[in-house]
Amino acid sequence: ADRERTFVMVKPDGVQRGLIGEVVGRLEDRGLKMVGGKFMQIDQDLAEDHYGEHEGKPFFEGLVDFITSGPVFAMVWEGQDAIRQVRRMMGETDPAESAPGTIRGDFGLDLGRNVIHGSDHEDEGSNEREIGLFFDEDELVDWEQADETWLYE
Ligand code: YYY
Ligand code: MG
Repeated sequence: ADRERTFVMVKPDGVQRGLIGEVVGRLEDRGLKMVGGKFMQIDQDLAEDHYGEHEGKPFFEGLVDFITSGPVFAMVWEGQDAIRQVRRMMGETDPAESAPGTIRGDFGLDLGRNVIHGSDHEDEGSNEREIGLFFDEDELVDWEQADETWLYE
């Protein structure tokens, strides 16, 4: 599989619950490489763009209110098959259906408070779209991980 970049975000509930380090640590331990990170609060326009695919659904307004309600930690992570592997580490959309060992399965209980966002591997191009919404090109860092030669064949 290709080395690719995916957009990941610790949502306001995760920030408030002190889970930034936990999420970052899990992705680091897996071997993924952070190439961008930004602690920020999302405004209404960005929230509506980011979740544009869900506009008109019954949960949309609540979702936008929630995601703008406090700071988030937005990140870009890179690695082999990164988009799908991050989704596997996240678990299902609903924490109640997420296996223990996944981020949502270990840290969440409620669908509307599921700690983490990651680009959808089934939605082609959503990673690039989301990265572009949150980061300028010059905010992404091209660097070599010290253990990269031991992570990959
Ligand atoms: O990509 P993912 O976050 O796993 O789920 P999406 O289907 O893209 O929905 C985005 C977001 O919306 C989800 O993380 C929780 C919320 N949501 C909700 O509150 N109620 C639903 N029925 C579906 C999704
Ligand atoms: Mg999604």
